[in-house]
Amino acid sequence: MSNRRDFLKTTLLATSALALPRLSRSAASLAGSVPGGVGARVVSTWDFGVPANLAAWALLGNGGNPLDAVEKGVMVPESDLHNHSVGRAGYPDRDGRVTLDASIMDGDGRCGAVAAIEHIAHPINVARKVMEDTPHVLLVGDGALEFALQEGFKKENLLTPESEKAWHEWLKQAKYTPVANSENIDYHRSLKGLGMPGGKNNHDTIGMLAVDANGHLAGACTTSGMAWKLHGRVGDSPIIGAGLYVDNEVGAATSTGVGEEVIRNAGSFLVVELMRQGRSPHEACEEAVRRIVKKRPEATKEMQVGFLALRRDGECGAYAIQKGFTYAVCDVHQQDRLLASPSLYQTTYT
Ligand code: SD4
Repeated sequence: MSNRRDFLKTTLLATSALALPRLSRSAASLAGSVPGGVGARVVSTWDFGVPANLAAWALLGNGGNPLDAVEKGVMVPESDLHNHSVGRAGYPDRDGRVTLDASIMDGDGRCGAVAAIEHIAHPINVARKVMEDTPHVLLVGDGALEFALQEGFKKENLLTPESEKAWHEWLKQAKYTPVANSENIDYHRSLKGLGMPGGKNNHDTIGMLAVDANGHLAGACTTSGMAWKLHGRVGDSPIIGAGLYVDNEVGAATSTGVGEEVIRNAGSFLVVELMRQGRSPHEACEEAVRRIVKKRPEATKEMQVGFLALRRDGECGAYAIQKGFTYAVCDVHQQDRLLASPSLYQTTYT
């Protein structure tokens, strides 16, 4: 979880370095789409996308390639000790183990991913190595860790005292019932104020998309997934086509929220294909959300899923099931823009 104070601190640090204006959550105005045609642009999910975009922009804005930019950008929340949903300090699974998922893709179809990897602080770097140094797309669990160690990554304990304390708190009421998402309900009740995964104060996952001035795209997605998940559970973030999809012919999409629903609908692939058929980024995200809700109308009433899309001309858009999803947009005109996504329901889980 990245709370508001910490977010502002992070943002201020990042923005002061670039002499940018101060930003607050209330600055997020509702916007389903932002027109393109401004050259290079980077977009990412949630408030913590703002400092992440700035790190990506340091490369992209200086003519760097989108793949390097997104990799660099998502490393910011991966390192943030106050962010309990991505990378180091991510909340553990039911067994107290921190397992991380990440994927990276460029517009030519090159991609790599790791799922349920432990002890590696920057899974996005390992995902890129899978893409570049192996004939494979996805490595999981112990195999992914073994590969990372062979590649020279350092084995670390990612469970911070704060995350361990939160886990012990959850354990007091933990019900070990393998029903999808039952842990969310326990989580909500036992840790009042932190909220449902995907809610305002418990937004997991950074998904980042970038395009350069020539329409070349890349994307990255990284997360600790759902707090208190069953050990071995993998969400949408490392699944190419679910949590991330990029195609230079059309555009790119990424998702956040309850990954099971996104996987069921091949969410990010769907968004890109809808754009290929002529829908705008915003319209494509909305249609993908509506498909998810149509398939499981009752269950999705209390779930968050948000999509973010970037077309090759730079136009971007978003849509979510519940109110509260924000996305950050960075280009030559403004680097710290934070926008509120439109949503199907006007409720927010806090
Ligand atoms: C997952 N989609 O593992 C991720 C988690 C997330 O807001 O984004 N939650 O399902």
